[in-house]
Amino acid sequence: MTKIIGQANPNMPWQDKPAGYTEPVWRYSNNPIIQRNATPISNSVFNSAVVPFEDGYAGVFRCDSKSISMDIFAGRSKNGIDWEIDSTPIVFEGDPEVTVREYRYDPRVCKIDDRYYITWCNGAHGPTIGVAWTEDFKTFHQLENAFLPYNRNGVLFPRKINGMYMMLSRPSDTGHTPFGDVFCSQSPDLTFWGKHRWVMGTVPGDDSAWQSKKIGPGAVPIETDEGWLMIYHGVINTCNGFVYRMGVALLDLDEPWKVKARSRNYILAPQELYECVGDVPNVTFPCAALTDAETGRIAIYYGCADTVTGLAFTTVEELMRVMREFPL
Ligand code: BMA
Repeated sequence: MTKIIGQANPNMPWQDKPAGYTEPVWRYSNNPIIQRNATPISNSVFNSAVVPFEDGYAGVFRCDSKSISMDIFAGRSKNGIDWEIDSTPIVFEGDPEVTVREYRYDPRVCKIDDRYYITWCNGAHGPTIGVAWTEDFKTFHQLENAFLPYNRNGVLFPRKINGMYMMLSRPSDTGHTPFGDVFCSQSPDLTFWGKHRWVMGTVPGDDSAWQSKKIGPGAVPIETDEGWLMIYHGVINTCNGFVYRMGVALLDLDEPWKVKARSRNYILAPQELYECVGDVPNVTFPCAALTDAETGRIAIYYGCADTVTGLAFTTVEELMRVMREFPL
């Protein structure tokens, strides 16, 4: 039995796998949990991240406005399902040369020690990775951008590894990048990043074609006694555009740029109407996962068709099984 290393979270959102269902990840029966008009200003709320906070949950949400400006907003919830999202975007404190806003999207939230770190795709002469921290989800302190442009999908590990902070990311280009592998970078202080190691890439041919165009880290890696579980997105280019599916890999605990296992099959794909139809069709885009170390339960938060937010469930055993049964 693979064990999650972390906190118990017995009250996290959960539904048992429906009887007779054979897939490794199953959807919440009342999906989507956040509708596109969840705030008065929003055109869409998707690709968002949540964490346990105080006696409930807090999160950072991507809301595109009705002028289609992309920004990130704080939100709170008692149960992880019903969310109250602020109607004004997060205002960051920090060096005005860094806090200048071009656009912000696809946030991740990672608790390290007593701080909640936010990473997001930050417009700064092209997309790069913004970094900030908060203790209360009210005041947010922005640090230096982690990398030179162009980069997307910065995802921190939830603790230092061998004395270093570590971040996964996906170097990219200025547009809808037609390539992309996952890298792991290290920092002693969350300001200076280096030792950029390649983690894994796209899969050529038809071995695992759903991840043949680009891949990118999704949820904060989940620590287990066998390695870090990385839930990520993989993209194929079709005659009708990109399709975003979800996959899983297992990274070495001490050297997380080393891949110990990876699934050839996707674990979730756009199949429900709200995943297939929206502002950008056929997108399931994971950005967060809640876990319960006691039971091995995992709740994945994912953007659906760049329009609404969905919730899906799995367990550490299901993810280990899919990598064992369908190895790449
Ligand atoms: C990526 C990002 C994501 C988005 C995806 C599909 O490049 O912009 O925010 O979900 O495209 O449109």
